[in-house]
Amino acid sequence: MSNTLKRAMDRIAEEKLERREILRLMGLTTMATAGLPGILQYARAQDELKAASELIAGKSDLMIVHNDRVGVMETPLELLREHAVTPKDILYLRNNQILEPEGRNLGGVSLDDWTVELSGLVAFPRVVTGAMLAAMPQTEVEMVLQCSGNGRSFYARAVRTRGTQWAHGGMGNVTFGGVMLRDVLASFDPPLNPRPEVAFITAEGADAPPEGASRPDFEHSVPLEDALNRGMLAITMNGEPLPGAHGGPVRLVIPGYYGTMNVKWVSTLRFETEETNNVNQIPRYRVPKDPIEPGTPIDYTFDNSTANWRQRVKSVIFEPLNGAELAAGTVTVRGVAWGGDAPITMVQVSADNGASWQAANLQTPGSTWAWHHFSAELEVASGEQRIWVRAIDELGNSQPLNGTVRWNPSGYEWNGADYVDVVIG
Ligand SMILES: Nc1nc2c(c(=O)[nH]1)N[C@H]1C(S)=C(S)[C@@H](COP(=O)(O)O)O[C@H]1N2
Ligand SMILES: [Mo]
Repeated sequence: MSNTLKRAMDRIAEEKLERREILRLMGLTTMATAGLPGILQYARAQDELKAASELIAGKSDLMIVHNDRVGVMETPLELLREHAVTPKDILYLRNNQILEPEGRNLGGVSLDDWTVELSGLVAFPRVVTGAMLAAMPQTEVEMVLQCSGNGRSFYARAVRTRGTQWAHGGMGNVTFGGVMLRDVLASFDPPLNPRPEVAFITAEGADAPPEGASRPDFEHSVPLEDALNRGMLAITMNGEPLPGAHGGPVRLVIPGYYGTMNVKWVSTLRFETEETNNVNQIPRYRVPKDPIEPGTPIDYTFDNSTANWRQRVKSVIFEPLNGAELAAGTVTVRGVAWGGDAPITMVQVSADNGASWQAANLQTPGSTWAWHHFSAELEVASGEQRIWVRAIDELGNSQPLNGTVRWNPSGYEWNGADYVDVVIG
């Protein structure tokens, strides 16, 4: 077996290579792999699943399909790194429930018949229609949309966790456009003022549980303050009508928050004093407040855990790719970093497992929540080497070298320092 293939297989075990890349590396056709037991489990698994474009019309078939019933797909890193703003045909997708037909394609969905009800602890409920939203002043925000399960597969370095084994590609950098939530509230006459005791906004999606599932609708609660400071009702993505598959016609978007809090097909916003006890708020989509030993179960309460709200500081190496064989000398390391609380102020790279760190060049984007691109020229010794990266935000939040310190039973909020293994010639 060639070294390249061996490394590719190691990577399949950890990260999942895109099927075609594996086949290309092997120099084999799908036919030829049939007689190779044990090899290419992943490639075969992909062959048994529906292709991305069959699930969602317009999605690229280079996507890694994780689940072809509700629709869960990941962007291969090789594709993700090609675009400063992630195009809709390769943006990751994560559905928990089923929505027909809006959730099945990348086209826009008519705003005319869509309504969002605003209710709960308010003087009286109001309704905002899609058409009203389209007529209000619009704001755009470039931001990272990231599943809180992104990077979950890396927790297997300690104990494998349940759920989709995302590598790096459960995220993208997109531009949402729409109306700031505070402007929606102010647009009513009289303005909608939540009662003083309101602490959360609970958003409900119009999607229904898969047939036979006993789950309720998809709901999440977010803190009122952030929702009013940065939240919006989005009706566009990347300058086009919001694709049905990504929550069109109307999606709640809270920049800096994990993907799951960005409720697609939003139908109701409730102003409440407590977080909802919907299964998607508790016990799903939560992490323990205090570290727990990998492998330990925990019964979540609102007190001992936090919802997947603000994204943890994170960075991903785009170049070199894991397994690359490089000429001796300096190595160009580049990638992206982002956080959920504050802008990234520093990115550091290391070629000696963290004994010393070198500051990378960092580009500051116009938006706090967008990808911050970094690059560095790093001196790397010959042989098999590991190149590390970590980011630090303005508040001093950073990334643990050993990301498994944040181990939790559902594998959420991975933010361990990223690394790639390379061979320097
Ligand atoms: N209504 C609704 N909103 C939802 C979901 C869902 O299943 N239903 N999934 C959430 C999760 S877990 C993620 S990661 C993001 C995925 O967004 P995307 O499919 O546009 O990439 O949507 C979130 N919003
Ligand atoms: Mo997610």
